Amino acid sequence: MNAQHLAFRLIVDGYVVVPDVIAGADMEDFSDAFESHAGKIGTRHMDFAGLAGSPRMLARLCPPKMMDVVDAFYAHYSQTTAFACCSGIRDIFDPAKYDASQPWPDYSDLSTASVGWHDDVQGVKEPSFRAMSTSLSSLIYLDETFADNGAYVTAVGTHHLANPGEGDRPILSPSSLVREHAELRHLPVKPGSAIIHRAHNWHGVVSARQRRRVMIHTFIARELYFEQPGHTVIEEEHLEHIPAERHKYIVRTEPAAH
Ligand SMILES: O=C(O)CCC(=O)C(=O)O
Repeated sequence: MNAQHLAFRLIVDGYVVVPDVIAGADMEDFSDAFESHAGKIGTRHMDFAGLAGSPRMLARLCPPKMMDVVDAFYAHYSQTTAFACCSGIRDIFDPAKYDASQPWPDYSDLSTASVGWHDDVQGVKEPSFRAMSTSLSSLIYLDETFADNGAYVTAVGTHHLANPGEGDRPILSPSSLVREHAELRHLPVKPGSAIIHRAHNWHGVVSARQRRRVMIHTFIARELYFEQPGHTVIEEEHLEHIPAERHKYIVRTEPAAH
């Protein structure tokens, strides 16, 4: 794996797949940590507080093979990597809602398929264009996904469409423009892979009819960290479980006094 090459693809295409960021026995342990914690707390949809209740899952934040690509991406912009948010870990498959007797939707034409196309910045309160333009999301998959079952879908290069508006608010392109003109791709992955995408790159997800677990965390330029409110706070008690060499990604939550 050449981190510089993958970072280049992320810069230009708006997304990249990094295989085996968690692999082998480490992956088995991660999967086991999810299952035992989900059983303990009674949910397969964990926000950060839920995830942080499991030291074994906290230890998987910022895996080095993924961070090599993220660091190369920020270096291109003369910025440094900071951890921004973790929305937790979840299994999107809900057996209670899955009716095997119903025909499965056709996902062959992504311009019309129901995959929930969005730009992540739509979900950010008070977004700053400057900060969001190099913000990244990472999705680490614990299960294999397929073009007709649980895969992430991407609209290649659509991060280029966002523009700065008044007061540094991003202006987003209409979804119709993306569906009509972008190259829309399925991104099925193997367990242990990460999809990294730029916050503004449009994406969606094919419904799942099997277990489909993913952990999501996001990054921002350290230089712009305090221009964007709403980050996940990492407490001392969490840091204990995150390997020491990854602490460089965690920013103090109060800006330094001047
Ligand atoms: O679950 C996925 O694969 C995609 C999730 C997603 O689109 C998002 O968190 O913005």
